[in-house]
Amino acid sequence: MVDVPELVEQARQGRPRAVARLISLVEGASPQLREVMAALAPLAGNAYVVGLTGSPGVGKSTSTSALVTAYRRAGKRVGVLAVDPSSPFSGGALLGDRVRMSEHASDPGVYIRSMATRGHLGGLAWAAPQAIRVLDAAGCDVILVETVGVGQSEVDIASQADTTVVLLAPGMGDGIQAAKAGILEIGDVYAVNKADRDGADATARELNHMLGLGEARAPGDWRPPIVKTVAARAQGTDELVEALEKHRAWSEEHGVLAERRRARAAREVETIAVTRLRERIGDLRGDRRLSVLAERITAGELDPYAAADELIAGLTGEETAG
Ligand SMILES: Nc1nc2c(ncn2[C@@H]2O[C@H](COP(=O)(O)OP(=O)(O)OP(=O)(O)O)[C@@H](O)[C@H]2O)c(=O)[nH]1
Ligand SMILES: [Mg+2]
Repeated sequence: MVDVPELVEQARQGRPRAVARLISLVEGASPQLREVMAALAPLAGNAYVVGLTGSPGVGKSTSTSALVTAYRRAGKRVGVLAVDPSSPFSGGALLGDRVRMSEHASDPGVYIRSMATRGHLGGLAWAAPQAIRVLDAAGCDVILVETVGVGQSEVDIASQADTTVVLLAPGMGDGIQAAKAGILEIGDVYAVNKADRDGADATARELNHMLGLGEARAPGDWRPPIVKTVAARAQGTDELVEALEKHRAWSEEHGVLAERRRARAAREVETIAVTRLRERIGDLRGDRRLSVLAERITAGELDPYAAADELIAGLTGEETAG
């Protein structure tokens, strides 16, 4: 058992080991998480969360590392969360990230953490907000969340972040891919990385064209900017930071930031509630209440929907009573 108040206090003071322990509790779906989250609740809500997504190899980790350098120069404390929704354990694909992030390894103003979410009910939706809350409570001003772009996770990350950066690179047929993956709806800022390669201008133009094809925007609506970067040489990073700051200011001003944070919290609650209900229903296999209902169905006294209602009412009644 972990001494939660002590651990939370140490994390609040910014002790890296305590932060790491807390995120491990999230990753391991520890039964003590409930206590951890209760202790963290009043401490969080200050960090600005930036999500980075895009196809494998597009330069997410390199860009993240360049952003860390830029934000550190501005005196911000930075948290980095690399989430791999497809891997059952940390390591593997994320190992390379550690190399790309190694220049920040000895900086006490930076926390870097990889997290695997496969195998968790609710996956990213459940674990990422909790890990973000840990980093937030530990005093990070900015939290960069890198997610490998595999289908649903790209859309998931958008719902976790205050600002979502979608990365593309020339010559990867990314334009078409982007349209297919629904990526054109989730980017608040687009980065065409690897701009040192041929075709970056064409990719940016194509993207600009596709973004312009959407429904007409009202005046004051956000028009996602496209920034060209060479992350490997930290070129365009200042422009990227500027675009992020602009989006942040715009979403604060238009109430979008608050709305997104509420939506994020709502999703988190929903995932926890559904997970708990599913656990309870799982527990019911072989339970007498279920067999009684089943008997009434087979006897023609009850339909399965009414039975399910009865079951849920019983479970939730029990939940609030106990
Ligand atoms: N030429 C060029 N190469 C780059 C640039 N940025 C990153 N790379 C290289 O592209 C490769 C992939 O970069 P990563 O940052 O690991 O890409 P990623 O999107 O994080 O990759 P995954 O996490 O595996 O999906 C590395 O070899 C980088 O050095 C760039 O601006 N120009
Ligand atoms: Mg990466």
